[in-house]
Amino acid sequence: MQRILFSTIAIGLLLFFQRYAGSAETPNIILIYADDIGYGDLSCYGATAVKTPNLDRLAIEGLKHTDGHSASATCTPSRYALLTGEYAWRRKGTGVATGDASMIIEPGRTTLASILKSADYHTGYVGKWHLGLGRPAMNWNGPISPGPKELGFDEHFLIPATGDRVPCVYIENGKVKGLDPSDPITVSFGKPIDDSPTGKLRPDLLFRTRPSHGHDMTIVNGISRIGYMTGGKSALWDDETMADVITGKATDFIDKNQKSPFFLYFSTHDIHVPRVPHPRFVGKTQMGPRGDAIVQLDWCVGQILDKLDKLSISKNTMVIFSSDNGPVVDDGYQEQAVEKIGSHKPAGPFRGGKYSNFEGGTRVPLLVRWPDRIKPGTTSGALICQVDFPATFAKLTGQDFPDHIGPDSFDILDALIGKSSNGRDHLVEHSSQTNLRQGHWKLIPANRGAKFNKATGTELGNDTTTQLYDLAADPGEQKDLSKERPEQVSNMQIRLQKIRDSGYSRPGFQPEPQK
Ligand code: NG6
Ligand code: CA
Repeated sequence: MQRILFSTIAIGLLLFFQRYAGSAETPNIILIYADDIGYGDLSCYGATAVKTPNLDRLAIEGLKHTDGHSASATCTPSRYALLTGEYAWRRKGTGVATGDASMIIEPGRTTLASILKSADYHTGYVGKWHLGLGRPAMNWNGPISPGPKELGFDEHFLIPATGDRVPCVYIENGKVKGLDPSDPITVSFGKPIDDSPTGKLRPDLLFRTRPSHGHDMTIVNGISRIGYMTGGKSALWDDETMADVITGKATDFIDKNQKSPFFLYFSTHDIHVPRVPHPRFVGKTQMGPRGDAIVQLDWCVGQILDKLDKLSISKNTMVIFSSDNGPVVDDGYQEQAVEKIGSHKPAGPFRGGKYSNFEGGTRVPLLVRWPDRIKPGTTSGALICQVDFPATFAKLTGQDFPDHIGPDSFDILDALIGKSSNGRDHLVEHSSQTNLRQGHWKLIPANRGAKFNKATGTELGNDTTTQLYDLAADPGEQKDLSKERPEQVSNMQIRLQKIRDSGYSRPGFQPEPQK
């Protein structure tokens, strides 16, 4: 009897471990998250005016997605959704954050990073953050908390907001790097702090680049920025070496953690404004700083791939490359980006770009390389969004994804790694409003917004009548079919309203009972 019981338990355990071993995997994961890179900005997506051999390597050795999306057409909401698995438009205060915003994600919330941490990953964040830091009235001169640590990152090295916003300092594990306590930092996004020169009053001091819109407050390294800052002289970053500095931090992290499964979120500053590539990249394209910043970004990616090769860990490392929103040409500095664009199409075949309701707002490059599992040189047209990463990586690593988290995060693991061509059946695309993708149909609800973004010239896709496009036949959203297909319009309107009203879109999601 005892023997039978013993062998039943043994067989049970064996089956359990077999199942577990078959379903959960823990490759190293590197997410390279570029800023403002458009679908058409890489040579593997059709660009010819700039060459991106290292990014192309990801496509040649891995999988190129053609219907991958950021969760929003600007940075902060995309980043919020990627970490939490919740569409940002469901929450107030998730728009483009100022440089002194408090952290917009509640400390302790389950995130992509905390999920991987619970799967025994060592987790690190390097680069642009832009999700706010600390609590209201934060003192930049003491410990900075809450921050990435409270969201599941073991280590961090940050550009706190964006390159065009103060404070222009790096933050390493909760402290401004290189700060001299006798020269404390003050930051204001309201009134000027003192009578230090600003870009507005002293344009003669702007020796690197001049603003075309806004960006005319505190001057740092000959560039005026958004917001006011005084002090912290010894801690100020240097724009020209920013890519080198953060890439060095990223490769050091890989070196240090090569033996344990690690998750590295490497969020580049490129190609956001101000575009100040290192002198060794200047003139590498005919497109001026915007093109040269793409070459610099490609170099950064090459450094990561070379490091993996040197450590012989490329095969078991999943490298994902994507962007936080679509492209913008002139985003507020006189960088000759418009004058020198030539025939280059930053959004590829799509209409609009950053800030837009059209596909160019969120349809971004999405490359995934994982030599152990992904067939090289493949392409997928599955509909995928970065908001899916929390559920997807929970599935990959065998972690629980409770019903009350990630209300909009779908497990699309099979589509992400090319095992299936089926991604989502629908997606809410977000810019200044919510639009609905349902298969190849795209609905842009009527609104009274401007046709063009005044500062950037981007076509925003706003119209006082509802628009409907068939992206399979018309990827460039030229032919509005709303009048011909009123039923399709009303079905999609109803669905979008339901997704908005219910507070979730993931099947099985259950809000946590109120305590
Ligand atoms: C806009 C800025 C733009 C950029 C953007 C945020 C002006 C005129 N424009 O308000 O330069 O900083 O915000 O970009 O100030 S994002 O990629 O971080 O969302
Ligand atoms: Ca961005």
